[in-house]
Amino acid sequence: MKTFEVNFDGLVGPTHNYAGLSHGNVASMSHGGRVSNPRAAALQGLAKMKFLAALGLKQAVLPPHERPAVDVLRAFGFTGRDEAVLAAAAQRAPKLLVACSSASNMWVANAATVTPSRDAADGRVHFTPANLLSKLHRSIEPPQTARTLRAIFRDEKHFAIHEPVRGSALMGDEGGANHTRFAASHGAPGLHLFVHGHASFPTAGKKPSAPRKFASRQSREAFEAIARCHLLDDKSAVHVQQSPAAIDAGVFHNDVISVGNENLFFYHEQAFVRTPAVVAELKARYAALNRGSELIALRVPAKRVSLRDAVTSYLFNSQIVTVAPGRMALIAPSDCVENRRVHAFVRETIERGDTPLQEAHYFDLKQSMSNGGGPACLRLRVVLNEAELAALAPGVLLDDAVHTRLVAWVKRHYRERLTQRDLADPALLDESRRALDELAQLLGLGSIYPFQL
Ligand code: SUG
Repeated sequence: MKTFEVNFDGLVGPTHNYAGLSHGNVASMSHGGRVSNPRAAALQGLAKMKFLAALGLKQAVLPPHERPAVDVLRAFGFTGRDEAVLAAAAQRAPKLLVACSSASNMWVANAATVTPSRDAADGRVHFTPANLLSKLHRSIEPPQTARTLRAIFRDEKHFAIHEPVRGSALMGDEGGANHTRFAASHGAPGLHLFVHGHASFPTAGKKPSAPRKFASRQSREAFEAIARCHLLDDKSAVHVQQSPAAIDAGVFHNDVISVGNENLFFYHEQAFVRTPAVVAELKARYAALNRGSELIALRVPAKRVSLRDAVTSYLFNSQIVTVAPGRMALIAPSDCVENRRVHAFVRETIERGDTPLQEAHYFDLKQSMSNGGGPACLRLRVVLNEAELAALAPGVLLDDAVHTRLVAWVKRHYRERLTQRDLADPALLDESRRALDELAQLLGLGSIYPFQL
């Protein structure tokens, strides 16, 4: 049976705006208060999806969440009709309204951790929606993520959807953005790299190495719990710590500093605590699981690309996809072309031709990038075999016709200009709901939103 990697991209929601909500994410911090263009943001994302589908890859869509999240504002004590809830929140708790209006759910690399059936003892694909406990505006995402995943992956014979990891921010989990699976091919046994920033239970008497400037978002224990729930064999999971210095430089998720695909690991030499030992362990564990195949480690030295270059260009937030056996493409943000050092490194790597990375394509994702979301943030990777692919809700798969319909849908419903002041506008809530209602039908998902239930 054939196996595919399906990239589920988050569709940018109608309230996409710049609110400076993510301390530790330098793009979000520096663009707070700017005017956004939700229509351009959604179209930029759709152009990337169309390109990947045209490469012959399986591409799918995850719909945005309802924002402003009126149900969450009600839970915070605002009452009355929806317009009254918005007006009272705008007046009495404006920051809460802004947090409840973020379109941050577009970065679906943080929606869940997903592991394929090939690696689970029960032969099912496992999903754990990320709890996203480190940021208020993101912590409200899991209930809708779970509803959406249940609508798409309905068949319990093939799919298991778990509860998010419980606990406080000490048990924070940010999903696929900190998880990479290596395998000789997507259908071969996988080695799972889980990257955390902190331990929930530091060893007594031992001072943990921790960032000083920004907080870590991912706990080791959360990932250990996920690996257990997903029925992964201990031999196929490696847990490693992100470098605190990298977190302090703005690497708030591991996908800002390393990325893997099949047997290729593309990483910055300052990504982890003791990076050489991490790479040696990955190579050894990979070789034990995938006999006859070698993990190719493509190291990026700091003297070629500094941590700062990595964070501003988002080089490692590229997607790496397999376009033919042994041939991979880098799907990178256009910001990588604007940085001379980064662009030269990619060009030389491809010209050298000694790794599977043989082509690079650059995309203008500036609207999302200005909030710290590059190509890889916008997609959730789901490895499915043919039977599993046949079992998912088919309307979410993107082809030319679906792409054309989605572009027309965006143009019908999205504004070209949004500021924080607009978030209290009841017309924006109406427009968003109308758009989402139509989208849920367009994707064949039925009723998935609180306002539809
Ligand atoms: O969680 N930005 C997101 C970006 C997530 C990127 N995802 C990955 N690296 N996988 C975050 O920090 C900014 C929202 C604002 O400031 O308006 C924001 O939530």
